[in-house]
Amino acid sequence: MIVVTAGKKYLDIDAYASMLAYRELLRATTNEEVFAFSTTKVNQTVPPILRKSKYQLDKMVNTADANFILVDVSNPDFFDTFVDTGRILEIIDHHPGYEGYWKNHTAIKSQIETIGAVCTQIYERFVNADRTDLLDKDLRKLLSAGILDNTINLKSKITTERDHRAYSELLKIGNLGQDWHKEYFRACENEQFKDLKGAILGDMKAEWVSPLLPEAIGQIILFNREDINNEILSEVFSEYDKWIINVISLEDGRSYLYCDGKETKKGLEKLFGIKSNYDSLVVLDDFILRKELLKRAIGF
Ligand SMILES: [Mn+2]
Repeated sequence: MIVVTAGKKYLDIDAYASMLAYRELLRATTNEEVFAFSTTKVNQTVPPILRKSKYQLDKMVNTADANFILVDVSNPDFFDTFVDTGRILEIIDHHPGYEGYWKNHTAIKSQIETIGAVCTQIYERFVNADRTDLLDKDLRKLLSAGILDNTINLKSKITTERDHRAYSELLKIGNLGQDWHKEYFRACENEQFKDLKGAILGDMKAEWVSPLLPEAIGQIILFNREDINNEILSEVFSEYDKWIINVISLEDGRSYLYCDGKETKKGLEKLFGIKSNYDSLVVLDDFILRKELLKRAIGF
């Protein structure tokens, strides 16, 4: 018996889609019983249109005799709770740090690479096995959404040629239409707006790193920022004196750095060497990820 699983903190669409698709490939190409399940919850990157797909996670079964395949995770501290590291068959991941560690475990196959999404690696498994016929519309939607999310609409710096190729091939064979990315990101956005405060505060960094930045820094990725304004944000950050939020707009590929007021804005202007005409907003030409923003401030 094989169990395909991922990390224990949460499942994003990259992990979720990879688990389901790889289970399908293994069911079709091996004689093993194959399950895909997790003890944790899927997050808001898996909107209802994908949660209701014909492919669902399995109910947990007794794993006493199971061998494990891990996707989208390679740090053993984050493996799902039931994983016995003595019975791992394979690890497929794109997070850096544990490549060498797993290379030393020669009995375990590992494919840990710098690539935008694990869904790209999984898609390539179907190609290499000559089984793209298994990729029906639901699987193509799942895998392509994983690529869109993890590469930020194929615009982030970690996006590789392989991600682009996988995405465009999935779109082509899937007959998904040129607007599939909009449909997917809008669906995620709707989920976030159901509880905007919860979505932002659930993904907050509150840590002093630089005199140029306040401690509280939020981040939200939206299709565009038409429903965001300072009034809404002041309410979200009502418990914080000083704050910044990095609103990444996918439509125009820019970061909108909203903040509590002029003083915080000054720090941002200094950090990016620009002047803003707004009282509490700095607009960048490009988008930046929060981790890059922090790095920039620390190195300033
Ligand atoms: Mn991932």
